[in-house]
Amino acid sequence: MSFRLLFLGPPGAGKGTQAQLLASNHQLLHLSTGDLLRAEVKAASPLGLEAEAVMNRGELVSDALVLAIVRSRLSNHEGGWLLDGFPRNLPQAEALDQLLTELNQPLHKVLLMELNDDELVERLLARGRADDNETVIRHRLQVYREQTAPLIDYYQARGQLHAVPSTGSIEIVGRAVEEALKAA
Ligand code: B4P
Repeated sequence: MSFRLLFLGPPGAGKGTQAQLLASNHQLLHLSTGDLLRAEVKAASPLGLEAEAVMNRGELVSDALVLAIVRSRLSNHEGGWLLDGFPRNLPQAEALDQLLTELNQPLHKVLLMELNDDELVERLLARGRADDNETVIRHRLQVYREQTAPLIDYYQARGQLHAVPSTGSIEIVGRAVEEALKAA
């Protein structure tokens, strides 16, 4: 089965970590908008220069920019895929719906990873990326609650949402992700 999936959840919940494992176990294209943006920043491309300051403030990069990235990758791909970090707000979710209708690639499932704020902050501080200091992390959590969390209801209303218990080791959470995939 070639899955078409997306991971939803706050920064630090382990979306990127589990997405890598899942994509490799099921031969899926792993599309992380965060990783793709960081690659642009590293390459100092015009897109990267525009994104860098926004990311370091913990805010969301413009919808148009992120959408262009996702469209170009999905349009040229045959087979399953896994979106990680996208969509991040309602306009992105609606644009994704349109794109998937256009490509005739319906989404199968949304995997929701959630964790309490203290554990999220602890994990991100331990990682220590450029946008992983406590002030910026708290702001990213606020942006998540305001802009991304409404997508939980959006996908739940369609019966596509599967919550994954996200505490415990990477292996334990990995098993929970696989269970959620098997669920009807
Ligand atoms: P992202 O790159 O998406 O990063 P994230 O939300 O911070 O991380 P994630 O949840 O994937 O956590 P991870 O597995 O790495 O976003 C960064 C920025 O990019 C955004 O703030 C925004 O500016 C921009 N951006 C991205 N997408 C966008 C979009 N669609 N629209 C607009 N802007 C966008 O795990 C975190 C840490 O926890 C790691 O160190 C990991 O090793 C550890 N960990 C994972 N699982 C664990 C476990 N079970 N136990 C202990 N530690 C664990």
